[in-house]
Amino acid sequence: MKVSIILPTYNEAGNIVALIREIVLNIPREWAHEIIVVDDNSPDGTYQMVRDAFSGDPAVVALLRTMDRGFARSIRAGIDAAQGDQIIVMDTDFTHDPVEIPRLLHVGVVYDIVSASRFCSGGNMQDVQHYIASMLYNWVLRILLRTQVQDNLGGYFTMRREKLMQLPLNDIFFGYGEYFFRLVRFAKCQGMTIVEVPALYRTRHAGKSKSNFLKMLFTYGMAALRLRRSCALRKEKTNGW
Ligand SMILES: Nc1nc2c(ncn2[C@@H]2O[C@H](COP(=O)(O)OP(=O)(O)OP(=O)(O)O)[C@@H](O)[C@H]2O)c(=O)[nH]1
Ligand SMILES: [Mg+2]
Repeated sequence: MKVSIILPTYNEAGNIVALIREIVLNIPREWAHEIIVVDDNSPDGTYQMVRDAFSGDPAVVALLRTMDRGFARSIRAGIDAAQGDQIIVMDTDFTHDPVEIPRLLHVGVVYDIVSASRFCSGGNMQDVQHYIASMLYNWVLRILLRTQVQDNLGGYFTMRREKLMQLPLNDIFFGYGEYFFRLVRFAKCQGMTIVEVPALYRTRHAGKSKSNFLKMLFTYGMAALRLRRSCALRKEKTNGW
């Protein structure tokens, strides 16, 4: 079995090389792997840094995107390029800790989506303010989305590639972190199984955050409301989930 690890980057020169090394150390020996870095032409030279550091390693692939910059679209580009049986998506600032990889792969044998979650029992976040804000916002999302998932914005997950390909990827992978609750909701619509495993989200190691909290509140809320409608429509069309 082979795992493809998708790493979207924008200005992560201070993190990416060390992160890839740590990821490789955490992949269980029985798994073949490929690491796919999807960089949106970062001004800090992230792409070139990956090329230089891993030029002799065919398992590390760097994709350079020069148009249509965006987090979720980059993840989609990584999915399109992936060849592994299992996909893992994670952030590249060390918030998503590579130590969770073995457990994600282990549980991924049983469930369609395994999400590394801050809000199920045992999950946590080093940044307390961020933890509380995300928790409150997740309550609102859970009311709107009824996904019965506690962390709707985590974005650290694994899925079999074959299962992922059954989802309407064009309707999911656009925008920013809200793509993750679209993924969960569409997967639920198709009767896929989802489980959360506890994870500690760490504080970003180097570099700056690209997210804007107030903008996020608004765009994610609008995305959740739109999603309710689109999934309800699907339900009518297919006569139940
Ligand atoms: N390819 C690509 N990656 C992006 C883009 N924006 C953010 N990223 C990556 O997406 C991940 C999440 O971005 P962050 O800036 O850490 O945002 P965040 O995790 O919501 O915010 P913090 O918790 O403050 O770190 C990181 O790995 C970024 O490098 C983008 O436009 N294109
Ligand atoms: Mg981050």
